[in-house]
Amino acid sequence: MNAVTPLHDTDPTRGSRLEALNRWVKEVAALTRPERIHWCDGSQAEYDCLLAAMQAEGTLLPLNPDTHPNCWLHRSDPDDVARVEHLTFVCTRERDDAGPNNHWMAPAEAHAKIDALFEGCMRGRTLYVVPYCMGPIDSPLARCGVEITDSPYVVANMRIMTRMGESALARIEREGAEGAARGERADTFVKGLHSLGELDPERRFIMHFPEELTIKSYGSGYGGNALLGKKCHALRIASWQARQEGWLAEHMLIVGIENPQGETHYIAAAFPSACGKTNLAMLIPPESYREAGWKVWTVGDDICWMRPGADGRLWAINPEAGFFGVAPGTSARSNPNALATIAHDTIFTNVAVTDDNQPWWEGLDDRVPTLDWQGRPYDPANGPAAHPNSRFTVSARQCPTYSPHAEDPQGVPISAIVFGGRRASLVPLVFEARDWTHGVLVGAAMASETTAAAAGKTGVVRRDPMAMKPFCGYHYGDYFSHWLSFDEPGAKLPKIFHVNWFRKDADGGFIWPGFGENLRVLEWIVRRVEGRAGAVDTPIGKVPSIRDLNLGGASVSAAAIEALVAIDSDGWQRELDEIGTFFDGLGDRIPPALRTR
Ligand code: GTP
Ligand code: SPV
Ligand code: MN
Repeated sequence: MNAVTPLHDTDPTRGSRLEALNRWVKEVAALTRPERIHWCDGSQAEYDCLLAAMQAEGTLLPLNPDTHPNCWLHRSDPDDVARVEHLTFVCTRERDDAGPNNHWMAPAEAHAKIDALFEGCMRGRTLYVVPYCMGPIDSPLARCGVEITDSPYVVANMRIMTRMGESALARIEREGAEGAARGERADTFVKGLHSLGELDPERRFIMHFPEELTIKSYGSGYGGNALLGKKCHALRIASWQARQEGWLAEHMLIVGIENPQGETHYIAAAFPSACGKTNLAMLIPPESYREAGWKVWTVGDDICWMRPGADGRLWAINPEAGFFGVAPGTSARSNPNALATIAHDTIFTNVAVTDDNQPWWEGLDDRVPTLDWQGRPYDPANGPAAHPNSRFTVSARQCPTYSPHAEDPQGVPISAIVFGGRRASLVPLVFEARDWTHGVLVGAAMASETTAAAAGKTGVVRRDPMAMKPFCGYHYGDYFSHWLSFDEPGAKLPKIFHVNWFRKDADGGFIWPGFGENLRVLEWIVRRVEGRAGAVDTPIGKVPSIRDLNLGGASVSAAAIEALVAIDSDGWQRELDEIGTFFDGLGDRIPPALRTR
C-alpha cells in the first residue's frame, strides 16, 4: 500500500481541508488495491498523457488527422455497448422510496454485493481520482462530485463532459470548509466509485445510494454506466436532491429560439434516449426562417437542472460541459451543426471507419466503410457498420450555435417545457396542455418506442414519464407530486407542450420531415407563449390549425399536416385506459390530481 498516498496529503493544510475526500480515497484504495493513484488536475498536459497511454495500450486509435484533427476511436467491449437498466439499482432504506419504477436493493446488501466485486479489482491498475463540477463552476445551481475510476477512457470523457480537475477540487474544498464552519457535514460532494472490473455482463451493477450521495458502478466502461457525472449523478442522485430542495433535475435539452425581433425564448424538452434531444438542441432553421432572421442557440442536449427564481420563472442550467451524442443518423442534411462540432477534438466510440480512416456511421453519407465498429472488415451480413448506440464525445464549446448564455451562473429562463417520444401512430405532431397540472399529466402519461441507448429489445412502446423512466432516482408518484408542487402563488411557470416527430405512414416512412423543419412547431410554441398564435381545443389539449403554423417552403403537404394534428378519439380512449393501468401499477403514491383528469 506504499504507492497509494493521496496527493493532497502532501500539502498538510489542504489535506485537512479535503479530509473527507482523502479518507474516502484511502478507503477505496484499501479495498481495490491499485498500483498507483493519480489525482486528476484537468490540464491539457494530463489529457494528452492519458490519450498517449491509451494509444500505447491500443484502447484508443487515432483517426485521419487531415480530415479529423485530434479525433480518436475507442472500441468498447462488444458486450458493453449501452446502459443496462436491468442491472441499475436505487438503494434506499425504504423500498417504497425507490418506487416500482426502479430496481431496489437494501443498502447494506447492495454495498456488500458490489464491494465484494470491487475487492482487489484495481490490482496492477491506476486509480484515478476525478473531481468534477456539474454546471458552470461559478453557478449556485452547480453541484460537485468525485469519481474514482480505473478507466483512462472514462477520465478522458469526464474531462470533456464536466468541469473536471483542479477548479472542481477547489470548489469541493471551499464547500467543505463552508459546511464545516456552519457545523454541517463537510462532504456534500457526490462519491462515485467505478471500475471496469472484468467487463463481464454477468458481473455488472450500477448502484445508487441517494441517502448517502453515493454511486457504485462495476463491470461496464460505457456511457451512462461509467461516466458517473451524467445519468447517475446529474439525474438519479440529483433528482432525489432536487425533490428535497425544491428544484428539478430532468432528462431535457435546453434550446434558445431567437425571433427576428431579437427576443430569445428558452425551451426545455424531455425526449427519451435517442429520440431527438441533441438534434433539436442544435437545430438549423429552414432557409425561409434564416432569411427572416430566426436563430437557434444551443444550451444543453441531455440534462437540465432548473429551479424557480425570485421572479417566479424557472431558471435552468445545463450541468454538462460536453455532448455524448448518438452518431448514427447525424449528417450534413440532418444536423450540420453536430457535424461541424465533431470535426476535430472528438472521441468517437463504436463507429465504423472508411478506407482512409475517417469515422463513419449509417446515415452519414453513401460511402461504404472498411471496418465495422468491432474492427472487423465490414460485411453487411454482420449488421450495421457502426453500432446503433455509437457515440461522439465532444466539448459543447465546439458547437457553432453554443449559446453565449449557456454558462451564465444564474441559468436561462424557461418559457416552455416540451415532452415528446417516438410514436408511429396516434400521438399528434404537437399539442398544448391546458394548464400546469394537465401538463404534468401529459408528461406522466408519455410513452415511446425503446431505442439502442439501453440494452434490450428496441422499437417496443413503453411508458416513459417525462423521459425519466431509467433516470428518476425515486418513486414516480412522489416525483409527479413534486412536479405539481411548483404551481404555487407567484409562480410564472412555463407552458407545457407535447410533440411527436415520428409518426409513420403505411409504408413505414416518417411523415414529418423533422430536424430543421421542427422549428415550425417550435415557432408555434413560442407564439403560444407570447399569446400570438391561435389553437383549436380538443379533448387532449390545444392543437394548431393549419393556418396557425408557418408552413412557407415546407416540404410536407397540407393534407399530411391535417392528419398529423387530427385526434383519433377511439385510439385515445384506448391510450387513456392504458395510462390508467400504468398509473395503477405505480401504486397509491400517484397524486389524486392526476387521477381525476
Ligand atoms: P440521448 O443522447 O440518447 O439521450 O438521445 P437524444 O434524445 O439526444 O437523441 P438524438 O438527437 O441523438 O437522436 C437520436 C436519433 O434520432 C438520431 O438517429 C437522429 O438522427 C434521429 N432524429 C433526431 N431528430 C429527428 C427528427 O426530427 N426526425 C427523425 N425522423 N429522426 C430524428
Ligand atoms: C441516454 O441513454 O439517454 C444517453 C446516453 O444520453 S448515456 O450516457 O449512455 O446514458
Ligand atoms: Mn440521454
